[in-house]
Parts: sequence; structure tokens; C-alpha cells
Amino acid sequence: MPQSHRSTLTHYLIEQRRRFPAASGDFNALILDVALACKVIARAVAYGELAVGADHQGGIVNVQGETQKPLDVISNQIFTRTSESGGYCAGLASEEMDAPYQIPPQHSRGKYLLVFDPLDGSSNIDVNVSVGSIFSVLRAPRDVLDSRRDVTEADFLQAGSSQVAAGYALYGPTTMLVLSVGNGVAAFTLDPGLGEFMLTHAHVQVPADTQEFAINASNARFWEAPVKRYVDECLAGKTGPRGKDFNMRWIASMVAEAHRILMRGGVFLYPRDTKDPSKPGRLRLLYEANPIGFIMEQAGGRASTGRLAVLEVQPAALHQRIGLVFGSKNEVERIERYHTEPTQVEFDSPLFGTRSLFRS
Ligand code: AFP
Repeated sequence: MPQSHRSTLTHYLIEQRRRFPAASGDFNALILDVALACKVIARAVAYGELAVGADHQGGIVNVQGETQKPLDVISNQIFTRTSESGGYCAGLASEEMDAPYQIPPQHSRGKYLLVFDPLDGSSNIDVNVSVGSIFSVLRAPRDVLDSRRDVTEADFLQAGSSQVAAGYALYGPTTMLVLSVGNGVAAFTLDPGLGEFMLTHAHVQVPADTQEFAINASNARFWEAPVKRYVDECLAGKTGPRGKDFNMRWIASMVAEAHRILMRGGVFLYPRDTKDPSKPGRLRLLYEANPIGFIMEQAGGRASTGRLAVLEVQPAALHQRIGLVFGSKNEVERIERYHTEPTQVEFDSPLFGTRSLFRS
């Protein structure tokens, strides 16, 4: 049932803009473009297999009879097309594109850089798990605006603390948009009848404590000692040093894990490990860690590499990967503390001690 008494995303943005009397309105318009892209992607995701059929050769075709592109490629096109024409962006960067995307000459250029992962979790879309789009808004450097030059990779290499806004859309049982414009976190639910994002969670706060953690345990043999210690203690539950039982979840769609943690607390780890020495982590700093880190910190949680706040990391490359731990503040701080303390095996752990399941 539509709930017209609720605020829309547009109302929320207008209210937030009152904090900046000199604002031009470009920022709000950019966020509304991003929200539009998310609505279009939500629809594409919702059609799933209904959007595809087989051609005479058995290939996969869409309803227009064209060869079907993977949904992450389609989502990238939707994000790009929706945000290039408004005149609010100086350039775009996407997890799906090797280099920064230049705003075509027929469109005017604006003062923001938009960074996005158009469809996070897409490798699991075949099994119908929740997936999402993650985005981050940065300011274009002054000389880009003055010279109107093309953007370069270096323009995007800004620490997460410089983000103007960040958010994600989650395509689950309902489509939600979660947004921070640097003044807390608000969550909106898409009313499919009205096509509007309605404010449903005005001040999202991550509980400081939790008894739920998320990690891909198949990587256990590659973890560093502080992570092993942390997980080991959680698994030991009431009988271990934590003195309480923990629950575990792993969806393999970070945006869905982030949403669960935002709604009820928890801690997520995709830490630096030794699996592939060329990749000091699985997740991307600019497209995943920074925007989710911004949201977590704005909701009273914490996001860290394990060693320092993720928002303080100076990016070195557009597609840089990084170890990431985020969620309930006290738990993330504990994991950071374990990275500074000498590792002690305090008890005979079922996972890593003498009775270890994962002994290397
Ligand atoms: P995809 O977008 O390629 O599906 O990757 C998803 C992801 O970056 C993140 O959303 C998950 O937490 C993580 O990968 C899952 O990785 P594992 O497959 O190693 O569990």
C-alpha cells in the first residue's frame, strides 16, 4: 500500500540542502540521477531470466532479440548514461571500466566525480541473492574545473574522508536506497507503484556491539594471525575468551552484508590475506571500501583495513584492492587492537589449536 505521508528522497535532499544556503542544486540533481539509475537497474534485475530467451542457435537473447549482455555490463551502461548528461559530473569511474570515463563533448561538465560499482555481488545473481549498486561522490580537483580538461586516474585518487556523499541501492525483496550526504545515514524504500524512494529509516545507527560476524572461512589458511585469533575466539563462543556465542553469515554480496550490518549490527571481514600476493585483499578501495566505509562511519560504526581507518587510506590506483573490516564499532576496534598486539593462542582452539580443523 503506497504511503504518501512519508518524505520522498527529493524532500530529504531539499531539507539537507538547507545546511548549505549557497548550494546550486547540482549535487541534489546528481543524487536524483543516481537514484534513477538504481530504479532502472532494479527493474532489469527484477526481470531476471524473463528478460532472456534462446535464439535459433541456442544463444541467449533479450526480449528485443539482441544478444543478451551480462547484467553487470547493462548496469554499467545504465549508470553511465544516466549520469553523463545532467551536467553535474566532470568524469566517472566504474569498477567495470579500466580507465576513467570522459563526459562526451555534447554534454556539459560539472564539478563532481562519480565513482560506482554498478552491480556488486553479480557473480551470484544466478542464484537470486540480493545484489546492489554502490556509489561515491567526490569533488573534481580545482584545475579540472578551471581548465575543463579531461579527467585522469589521479583526479580520483582521493582518500575516502573527502567523499561528499556515498550510498548504495540494494535489490532484494524490496529495493532500498541508503544514502549519506555527510550528515548521518538515511534509508529509503522504493514504492514500486509510485516509482519513488520513500524515507523509511531516517537516522540509521549501527549498534556498537554484536554477536554476528561474516567472513569467507574457505580462506582461513590464508588469514593473518590477528584475523585467525578473532575468528577463533568467536567460534569458541561461551567456552572461549569472549564468553558468549557468536552467529555467522556469508552472502558473498558485500552490499547485502553491509545492509544487514547497518540494520542490526555485525562485523564483516574480507581481510588482507596471503592467498594471492599480487592482491592485498579482495575488495576495491574506491568502489566498495570507501563508500561502505563512509556509510558505516556516518552510522556510528567503523571501517578499517585492520590497521587504520579505511577512509584515511591514500589510494594509489583506480582499481586498488584492500583488506576491509567494517561494522559494529567495538568489534572493529577489537580487530584493530589484535593487529597491534602480539598474537597469543590463549586456549586450545577447535579451529587453530592442537585440535585444529584448519591447521596449516
Ligand atoms: P562480484 O560483484 O564479482 O560478485 O563480487 C562480489 C564481492 O566483491 C563482494 O560483494 C563479496 O563480499 C565478495 O566479492 C565475495 O567474495 P568470495 O566469492 O571470495 O566470497
